[in-house]
Amino acid sequence: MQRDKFFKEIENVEHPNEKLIKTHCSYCGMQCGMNLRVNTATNKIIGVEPRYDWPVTVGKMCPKGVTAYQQTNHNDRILRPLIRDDASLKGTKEGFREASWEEAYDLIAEKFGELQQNYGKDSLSVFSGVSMTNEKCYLTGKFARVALGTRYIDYNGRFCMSSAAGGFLRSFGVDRGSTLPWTDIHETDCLFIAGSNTAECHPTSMFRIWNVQERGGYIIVVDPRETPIARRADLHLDLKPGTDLALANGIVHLLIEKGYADEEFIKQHTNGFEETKELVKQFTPEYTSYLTGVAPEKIERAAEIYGKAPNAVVMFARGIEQQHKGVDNVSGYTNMALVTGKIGRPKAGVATFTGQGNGQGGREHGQKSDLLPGYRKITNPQHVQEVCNVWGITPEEMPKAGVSAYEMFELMDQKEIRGLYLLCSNPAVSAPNLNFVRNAMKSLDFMVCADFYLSESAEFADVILPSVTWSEDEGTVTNIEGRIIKINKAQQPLGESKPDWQMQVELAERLGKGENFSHLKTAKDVAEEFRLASKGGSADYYGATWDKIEKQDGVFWPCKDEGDEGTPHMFLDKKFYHPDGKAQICALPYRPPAEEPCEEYPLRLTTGRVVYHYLSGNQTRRIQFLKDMCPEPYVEVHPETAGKYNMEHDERIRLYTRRGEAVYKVKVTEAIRKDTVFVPYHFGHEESINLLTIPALDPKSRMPEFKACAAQMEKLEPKKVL
Ligand SMILES: Nc1nc2c(c(=O)[nH]1)N[C@H]1C(S)=C(S)[C@@H](COP(=O)(O)OP(=O)(O)OC[C@H]3O[C@@H](n4cnc5c(=O)[nH]c(N)nc54)[C@H](O)[C@@H]3O)O[C@H]1N2
Ligand SMILES: Nc1nc2c(c(=O)[nH]1)N[C@H]1C(S)=C(S)[C@@H](COP(=O)(O)OP(=O)(O)OC[C@H]3O[C@@H](n4cnc5c(=O)[nH]c(N)nc54)[C@H](O)[C@@H]3O)O[C@H]1N2
Ligand code: SF4
Ligand SMILES: [Mo]
Repeated sequence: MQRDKFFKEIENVEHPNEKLIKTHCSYCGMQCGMNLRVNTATNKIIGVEPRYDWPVTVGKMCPKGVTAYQQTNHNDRILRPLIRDDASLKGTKEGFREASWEEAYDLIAEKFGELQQNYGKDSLSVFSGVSMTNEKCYLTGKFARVALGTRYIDYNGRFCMSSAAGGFLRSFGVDRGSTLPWTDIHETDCLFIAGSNTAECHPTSMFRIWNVQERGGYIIVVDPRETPIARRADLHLDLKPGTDLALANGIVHLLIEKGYADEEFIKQHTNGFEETKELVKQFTPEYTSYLTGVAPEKIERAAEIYGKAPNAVVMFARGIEQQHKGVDNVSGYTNMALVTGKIGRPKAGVATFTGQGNGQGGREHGQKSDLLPGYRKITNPQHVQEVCNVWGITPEEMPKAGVSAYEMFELMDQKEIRGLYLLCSNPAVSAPNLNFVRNAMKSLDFMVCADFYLSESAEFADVILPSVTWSEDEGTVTNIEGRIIKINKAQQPLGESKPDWQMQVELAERLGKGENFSHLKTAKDVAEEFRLASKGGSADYYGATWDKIEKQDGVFWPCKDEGDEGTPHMFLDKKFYHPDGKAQICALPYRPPAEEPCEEYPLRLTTGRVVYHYLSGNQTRRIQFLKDMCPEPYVEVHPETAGKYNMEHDERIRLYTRRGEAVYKVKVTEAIRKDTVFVPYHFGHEESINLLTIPALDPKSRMPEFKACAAQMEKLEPKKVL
């Protein structure tokens, strides 16, 4: 192909005075391969080139990826520690002064010490994120439990992957986001994609997804909006937000009724079929249609296509997971694969679109309130002992399980938690029910925030520690497929900024825990300890050495030892991870969203993303190109609904729920249900849609229901009568 030749020729061209550093994008779980261009005279990053030799993304990148390099030497970087010297300005950008690291550490050690002396060990908390390497995520868990000795640690994956994790654990007994490598996906015969705006959120998957159609296969999309992928799909099931479980049950019922069930597979390799068969019986196409708003013929056609396809992959993302029944939705759609036996072989299986760059690895190694490295449980004495052996503490010294991310804010509000070490997350934008969450942060006695830009959350901090961007440190991350890959360092930390692991080691020393941390002098030292800590866990990374990662283009976990090449395909031997080796088909009664529309709040509000911004937007709202492309949020409204409310395109209106309100421009579009409105969530302060969202939590994953609540809107001013 001419085009391929062109890419090959520009690949790896080293210009004079430049070197290329092989690495991956800083943002989403696709972890596209890129080369950072570094000027050898200044040793500064000056640009980027896609990596054509990376097997997952083969030279593809999206608008965020091609501008990601602009973060590193950006004018907004925080270059020295900042200490708040005007408490009255808490909650704003103002009132900070620059300080030395010594002064910042001393202040933190003093204040954290005081709080723990007065209110106990658990008065402190750590809130973290998974845009960090495995090594940093691992050390953050150790820092909380060993250096601070608190039970209260949790992270932004609670708002992201926790329902997928819960669903996979229940269905398969193990939580790897994809049961198969991405390099298989385009070769399947049917992709069933629920609640994923793939073209905007995992854009570099699209060449594989379109290829399924080009090869004569089918794409079925489940989304209340006509996203770019829904537009070209063979079938678009445009359901009401929050009704996925009914749809999943309805499809599973048809798969059984129409004879697509694989009885041999069910008998040999699963439990729970009979109960499930019984439960889904009531979900006839008509009843399912009544609950979901999807036409019965479409539901039947979806079951027929999926049922007939020799190979099929069920894929989903936050659209189904960010619900107060997210875990049930995941198991509900996973039932499709288990009932038909379309799993445990190449080109067939189940995958969630992992969100953050290290959304997979970051949830496995101890940032979650109940987990320790290697996916060990903090409630299992044997697991605790294994980790204690690596950390050099006794089981008595290991704190107990804490609470989930949103619940930590509730404890702050109740003054049970009084101190916070926040890193790699911006909950003042991304948590639900922000009026409450922002007040909870404001009520803290002492708050530290580590970030490289002054985020909306940092505005509540007493001390800000300048961290580095992804390009100024090295380590591993685990991509969307469960493939452990290597991030390489392209430039020295800007100003006085430091990698998070280094700050935690130095702080631990100040807190009197040097003996557990001082041996960690480089990222590689942390990596070696981390591999050891994961050894023997269900997410075993021990065999994934940096050398092997380099040689093999990444290593799929589990990878138990030096000789193990890793596990690209899960369950090829049809052995699932439950003790009896069988997968669980789940009988899941339907329940509606926590808040259904009513007379006062007749609309369904759902939230999500656009291609140009990333998460809370703290990184992408500073990149000029991305800002130009999407400068502000808006509310998507169907033309008929806009007409009913007498609203015009681009008009500013007030959108409100029981929890809060915000003013948005109306974007009139036919690509949304008439009963639903959508707002992207990447914006701060009074533009945050999370002022309106509901903190209804899934009982298992504690995931908030970002994707469905009841809302109303009104015009700001009545139209002038001329
Ligand atoms: N451009 C961009 N890409 C990203 C990110 C980003 O911020 N920006 N973030 C990354 C991260 S961390 C994540 S978690 C992923 C998220 O990736 P996605 O989950 O794909 O993104 P969302 O926009 O949150 O939601 C996906 C779709 O769910 C639909 N939806 C809403 N309610 C429902 C429902 O009740 N049922 C169903 N079936 N669908 C529903 C929405 O209309 C939307 O199109 O993206 C990653 N990639
Ligand atoms: N309404 C609504 N709300 C949502 C969602 C939704 O769909 N709808 N999605 C949810 C999802 S899926 C997610 S993942 C969350 C994400 O929400 P957040 O956790 O707030 O995500 P980010 O914007 O990535 O925040 C990361 C912050 O850490 C900084 N940072 C990046 N890398 C590093 C690092 O290595 N070290 C340090 N110290 N700092 C770093 C960045 O500058 C940024 O300020 O939002 C959730 N909130
Ligand atoms: S698809 Fe994701 S990883 Fe790839 S360039 Fe875009 S943001 Fe980066
Ligand atoms: Mo996410």
